[in-house]
Amino acid sequence: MENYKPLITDGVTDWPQTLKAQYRARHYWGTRTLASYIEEQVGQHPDRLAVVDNAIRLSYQQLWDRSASCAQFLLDRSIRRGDRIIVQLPNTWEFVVFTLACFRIGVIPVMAMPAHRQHELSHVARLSGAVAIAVPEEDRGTDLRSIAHEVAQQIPSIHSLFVSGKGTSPEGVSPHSDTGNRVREYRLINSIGVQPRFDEAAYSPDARDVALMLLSGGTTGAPKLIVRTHMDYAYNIQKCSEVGGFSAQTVYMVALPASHNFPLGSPGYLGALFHGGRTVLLRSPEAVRALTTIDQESVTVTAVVPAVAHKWIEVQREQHVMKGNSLQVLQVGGSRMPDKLAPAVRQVLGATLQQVFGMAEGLINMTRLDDSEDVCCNTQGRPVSDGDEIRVVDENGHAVPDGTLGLLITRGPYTPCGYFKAPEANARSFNADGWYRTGDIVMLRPDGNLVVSGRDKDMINRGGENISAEEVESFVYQFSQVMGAAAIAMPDKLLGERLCLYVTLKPNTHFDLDALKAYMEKIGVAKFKIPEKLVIVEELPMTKIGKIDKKWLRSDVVKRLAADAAPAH
Ligand code: AMP
Ligand code: DBH
Repeated sequence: MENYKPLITDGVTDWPQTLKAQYRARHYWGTRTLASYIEEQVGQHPDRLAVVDNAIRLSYQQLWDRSASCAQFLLDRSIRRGDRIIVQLPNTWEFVVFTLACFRIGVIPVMAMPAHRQHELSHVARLSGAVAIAVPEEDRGTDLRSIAHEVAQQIPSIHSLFVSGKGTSPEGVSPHSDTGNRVREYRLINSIGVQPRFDEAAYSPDARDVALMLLSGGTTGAPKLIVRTHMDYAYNIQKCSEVGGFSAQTVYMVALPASHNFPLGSPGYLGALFHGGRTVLLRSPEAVRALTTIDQESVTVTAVVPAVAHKWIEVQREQHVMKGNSLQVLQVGGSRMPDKLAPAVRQVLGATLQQVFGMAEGLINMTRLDDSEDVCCNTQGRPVSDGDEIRVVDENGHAVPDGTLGLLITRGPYTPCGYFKAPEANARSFNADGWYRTGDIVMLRPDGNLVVSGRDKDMINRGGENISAEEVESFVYQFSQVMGAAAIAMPDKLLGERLCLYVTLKPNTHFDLDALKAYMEKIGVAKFKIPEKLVIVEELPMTKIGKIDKKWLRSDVVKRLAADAAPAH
């Protein structure tokens, strides 16, 4: 143990010594790698179905063999323990096989999103020092392979591209003149035929090694990288699995991008595979397809963002697509579930709602499956581990009384103490005792559950009056004609900021500010919280994972105000 040398030290912030000693003593951190949990299941029931991707169905043994082939394929191309590979694969069996291959030889997948483009990818590739990129030929009409070549051209550390899908280009050559001879392109499918054996013992990583890098999806600024070790991520998955009730009977459908922390490890498809369950991969969360797949594959649990839950509920209510009753649990997280929508998860989809308030930075809160209707529908749950410490504080870091709003800070055995190579962000977001400032405004209820009220940056400061965007949105959601709502700040000469509201409406319905004002006045809400501008749009812009993109809206309203102010000709 004393001789252990970390794979990467530069740019990684370790937990403080005292915390490390505590976490070890309490056995939060084990000695096993991520792959070892799946290996155990392979040993117990090699022929059981593990991965379903449309017509492709892989047993545990096939998954294990294919990932071994893939690992050898990477080794043959000089990829070694500690190397970083940007993974931008869609939700396919290749995603599961490729990342498992990486875990088995200590290669570190950097979990990019299918929606990322050159700007984000170059940034992430440079920051991580990646040696390769794994991409599909194309994704929903976008030529991701060409984008990857352009990124490779800019980032000299990249020497290989691994392309999924059938394609026809020959092995080992770069068909792109852009990247000339430096960058070699390989077909992932060609890795599958090689010997499903490699010298596991020689290449297997240490549980303390970095297992993967997650992206923080913050809507402001460039994505940040979060370094997760085998031991902390395995613990993360195990605790979430316990609270999610995952077992050998679990059939988990990946509907969100598999590289996101929620469907990946909270407990995600890895949670299902750790327990001998099955994972079903969907390319997108489109409602009819998703509801049909739940029936066809007897899916028991899946994870979505509230906007997707909303859509599924609408479609199921109107078209009754899903006929069976396999779906036991719908996990909803990523942004705030409107309280009003929550009961429909049981009423319309017949599933238990499990709210998940998590972050790639670590801390995960969940409602428990046997919580009361009130807790399940009106809170975002509580931490999954007794090692998670949470505090709700004011701007000066002093604790606020329970039941009042404050900023959530946290530390714990699966919450790293800094972003990768980001000293400035770290100075803002972490302190020396290992506490992470989540930026979330929450209330801690006396029963220990958290209610998320917004983000600290998601406040509108109207002449000194602070307004929580999420609070205003909750009033707007009381109107049944409203599909989506986003309250944002618009600049104002007099007050600094005023409140602007973007909404999407159900077809052929009407909504205006007078109706909202009348309602807010009737229930006695402070006047300054009443929006002063309403923009009705066809669709709200979404971030890569499906959260409303408020940054975009804030710049949109500035343009609209300028247009309003321009003299008419
Ligand atoms: P990220 O840091 O990109 O992983 O995003 C995590 C952030 O998403 C959290 O800090 C919250 O702001 C938000 N979030 C995640 N789950 C929920 C939830 N269930 N309710 C409200 N906000 C959430
Ligand atoms: O939004 C998130 O980042 C998130 C949501 C739910 C997350 O990281 C998670 C669960 O693990």
